[in-house]
Amino acid sequence: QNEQAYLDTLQNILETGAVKTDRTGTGTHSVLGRQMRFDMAEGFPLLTTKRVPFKLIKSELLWFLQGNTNIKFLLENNNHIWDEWAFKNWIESDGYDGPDMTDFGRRALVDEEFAAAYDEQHQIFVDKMLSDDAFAAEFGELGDVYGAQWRHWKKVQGGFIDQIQDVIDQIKVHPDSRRLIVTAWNPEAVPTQALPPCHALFQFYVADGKISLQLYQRSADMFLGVPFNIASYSLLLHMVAAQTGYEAGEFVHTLGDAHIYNNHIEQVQEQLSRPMADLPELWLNPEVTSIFDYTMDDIKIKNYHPAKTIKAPVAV
Ligand code: DHF
Ligand code: TMP
Repeated sequence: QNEQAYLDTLQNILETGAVKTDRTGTGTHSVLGRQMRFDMAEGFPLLTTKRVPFKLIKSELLWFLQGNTNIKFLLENNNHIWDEWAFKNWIESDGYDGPDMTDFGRRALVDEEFAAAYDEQHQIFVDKMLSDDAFAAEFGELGDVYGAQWRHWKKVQGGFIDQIQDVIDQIKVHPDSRRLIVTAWNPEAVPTQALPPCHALFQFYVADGKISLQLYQRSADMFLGVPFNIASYSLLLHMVAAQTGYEAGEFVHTLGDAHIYNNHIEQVQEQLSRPMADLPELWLNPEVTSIFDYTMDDIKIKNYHPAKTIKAPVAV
């Protein structure tokens, strides 16, 4: 089954990865250039060797597709995967007068007292985000992230490009095109981005009545980010397939710097020791007639029977 491609890549990185330092100071085992293929005919690739929270993947993808770059929508959906990056905006601003939170990601891991203080400030942040619109507009905004690049890419001469609408139109008119590309990587924006896009560029491909998608991911946190990325792009592929009238073919996941963080090694070993279960199925509401109209209830996973959650800290 498809999940094996992911497990094999994990195993290979543990065995052959170079010991490599990184921006976050955590340290990794890392390799360059790997590829995993997921055939949608075999089931929806939501990993079964640990529970992957599909609700979070759904709300994140809907958020991208809305062109939304403010985490308020995520918080309203109980999704906290982008909190740290908005929180950073707040604590580095003049508007923040709580205890020093510099380098909170690392300190929270090693200092229990600090971790408690961080949890408290994080909760204050979330409460303010949800109750104070002006606060949310100022500090919930992540700027040039996926939603912005996908839906309103800024043109040099003014105006915007909606890459998602354009690529869907192109698939309908020129399914044999080799230019069916959406890019999030914008060299002009990179110097000011807190987190330059990890999933940098993707391409659609139509043949034999099926549509496939390949993603180039420049940097891949194999344990935490990648299971989300696999499910997210597979979901996007199914949505685009539904909206263009093709069957969903393969998701091809191409990785640049593929790494396992040093504080994820035990978790990876635990996961590798587990047997796989059958992959679940995806249901999309067939009544939805635009890629931009899907809501949380229009997307469902069926027959998902994963092994239990494995927790791991995210490197900020
Ligand atoms: N930074 C790093 N170092 N790795 C990432 O994977 C990453 N991903 C980002 C932003 N920055 C990142 C966006 N995506 C989680 C998953 C994906 C994600 C961010 C965080 C995560 O923590 N997943 C947990 C569960 C989270 C929860 O239940 O709230 C997991 O166990 O999968
Ligand atoms: P970097 O910008 O220094 O490469 O750090 C980004 C980290 O986040 C890196 O570990 C990769 C990880 N990441 C994913 O794996 N998938 C994602 O979707 C995102 C946003 C980040």
